[in-house]
Amino acid sequence: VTDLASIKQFKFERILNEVTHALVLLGSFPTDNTARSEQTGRSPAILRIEKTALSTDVLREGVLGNYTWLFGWLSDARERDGVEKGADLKINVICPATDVHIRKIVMVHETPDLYQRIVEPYIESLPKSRTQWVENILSGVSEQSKILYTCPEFLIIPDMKWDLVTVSSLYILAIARYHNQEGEISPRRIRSMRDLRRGDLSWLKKLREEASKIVKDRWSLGEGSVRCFIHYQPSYFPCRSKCIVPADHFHVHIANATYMGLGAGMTVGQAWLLDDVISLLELDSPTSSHSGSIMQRMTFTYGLGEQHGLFVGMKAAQAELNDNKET
Ligand code: M7G
Repeated sequence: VTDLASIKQFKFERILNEVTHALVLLGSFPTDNTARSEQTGRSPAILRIEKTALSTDVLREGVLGNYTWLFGWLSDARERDGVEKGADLKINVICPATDVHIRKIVMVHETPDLYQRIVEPYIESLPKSRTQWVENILSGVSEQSKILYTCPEFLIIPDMKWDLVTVSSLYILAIARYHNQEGEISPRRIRSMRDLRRGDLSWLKKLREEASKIVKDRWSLGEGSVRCFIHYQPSYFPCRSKCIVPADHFHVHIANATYMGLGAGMTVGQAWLLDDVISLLELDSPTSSHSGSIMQRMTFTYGLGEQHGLFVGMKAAQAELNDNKET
């Protein structure tokens, strides 16, 4: 396939991946003399369609609301054969942008001492209303018909960001219940990765197994097709429905491994692979107490946004740590 005319012969089958500025499509081209195509007359093909770099003259002035999206055309000819052409661009506008939109991130090192002095009191000070949506799911008040799997230790449910249809962007969540090691519900809290210990391995492995079973049975996604990760720190950023994400109720994100559209939520410095966490816990001593667990002893490094409730405290503490190192 060497020219644009032959591209038209591409027969679309499915979307393999949707990433920023690009679409990866699976389909086929007609062909008549390859061994593979003998039966079908077509050869499988992958098309990656990318937007080329844009010059700023395509942008025009306009009066805009707070959140707006506009269609744009790269040439003045908006019509072809008397019919309006599909737009070349979709432009998302946030104006006026506030600090929440323009985030500055700093990397901080959360030592066990800083966790105890700064992070733990912060978590405990968060209002319960922030986790109400999780409480509602766990207590049976909302989204019950969507639950994909449930057991005494956790449940699995589609993330509200997922459309439940596009398998290439599959995104589900496993939310832990308060429970003890026998799986009975008890007041044991897992507020974040810091509270995990070796004794949690059995239900973490069960979670991993059930997640693979669900994606296989329901969406025919084979072994290794999902990326399971945990946020540290959990983001606490306001979400679409204006509530704030869980400070408590530990959850694991489960997304199609080929999906790259999760942006910051998947970056180094926020996302930890469940497999790596399991491996770390396996290396921990079987006799370590909760406060001596590997997760309590580690220094976690992560990015904190300027508007995060921990930003001021952690930044000051980092400066103090650095001063102490120098003296
Ligand atoms: P996060 O916002 O990345 O927080 O993840 P974290 O850093 O603490 O992990 C929480 C996830 O929960 C997000 O991907 C949200 O889209 C999803 N989510 C948020 N709310 C309010 C709901 C909800 O009400 N229902 C469901 N099913 N998912 C939600």
